[in-house]
Amino acid sequence: MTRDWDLDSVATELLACEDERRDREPFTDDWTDLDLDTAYAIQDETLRRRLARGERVVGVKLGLTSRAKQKRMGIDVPLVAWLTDAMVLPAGEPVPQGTLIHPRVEPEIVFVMRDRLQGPGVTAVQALAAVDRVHGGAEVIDSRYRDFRFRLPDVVADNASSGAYVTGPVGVEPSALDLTTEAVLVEVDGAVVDSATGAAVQGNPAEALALAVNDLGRRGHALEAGWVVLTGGMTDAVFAPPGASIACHFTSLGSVHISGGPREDS
Ligand code: OOG
Ligand code: MG
Repeated sequence: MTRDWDLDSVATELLACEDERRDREPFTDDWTDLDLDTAYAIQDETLRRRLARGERVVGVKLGLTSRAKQKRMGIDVPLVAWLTDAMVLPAGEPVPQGTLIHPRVEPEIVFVMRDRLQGPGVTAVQALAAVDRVHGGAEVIDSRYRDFRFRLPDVVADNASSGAYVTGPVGVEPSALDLTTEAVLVEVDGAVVDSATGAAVQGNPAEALALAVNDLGRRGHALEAGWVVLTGGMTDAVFAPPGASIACHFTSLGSVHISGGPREDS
């Protein structure tokens, strides 16, 4: 088998797909032995290019940390990816349809870090002790792969389908709530379509946080003070087309509303 791709050309193609709002088939269809280390190196290369064009790292996101997400995507291994300031969606703003390919929305527990943390070897208890605030949030994911069809190395290289994310307005100290029983209802056009509690995320979102710190540690990075950590979709993601009205109602972390923006025909 000849393979036409390497680290550099995959990074170029992924960023081009993003810029041109174009989806494609997964690289592992051709590059069948693309391994995880190379996939993370591609992810880091795309980050390097985002920074070179003026973006700033604001934190990290975890992906595939709940059974609901793992089952839907057919991959049962969590992953970590980068968040930059270009991905911040202010609360109340619609889904940025003009820059995304096929956005989907998912509810997430979001941590804002008070202290710098360096893994590996960090426990969930230690990780939670470094958290400043817990927020409810919503991620707008947008895979560069057609129909969200990918294998683990593809989605790692694609920065875990990063698109945009909203941090809800309510932020509390971690000691103010039980993360495992914090629940969310996902509403689309006024109908509840899904629900979960924090326990869906690795048993406790603090476990996902520890996983992120330890994974970054192995990759030679720390989790920096002030960074945001998206701990992963608690439920399956919902489509977010123009005209849709999506809400994630958390029990003690308030609600996050995202509109799909105006319908194209209106
Ligand atoms: C991969 C990204 C997963 C999450 O929260 O699980 C993710 C995908 O579903 O396309 O962001
Ligand atoms: Mg997510």
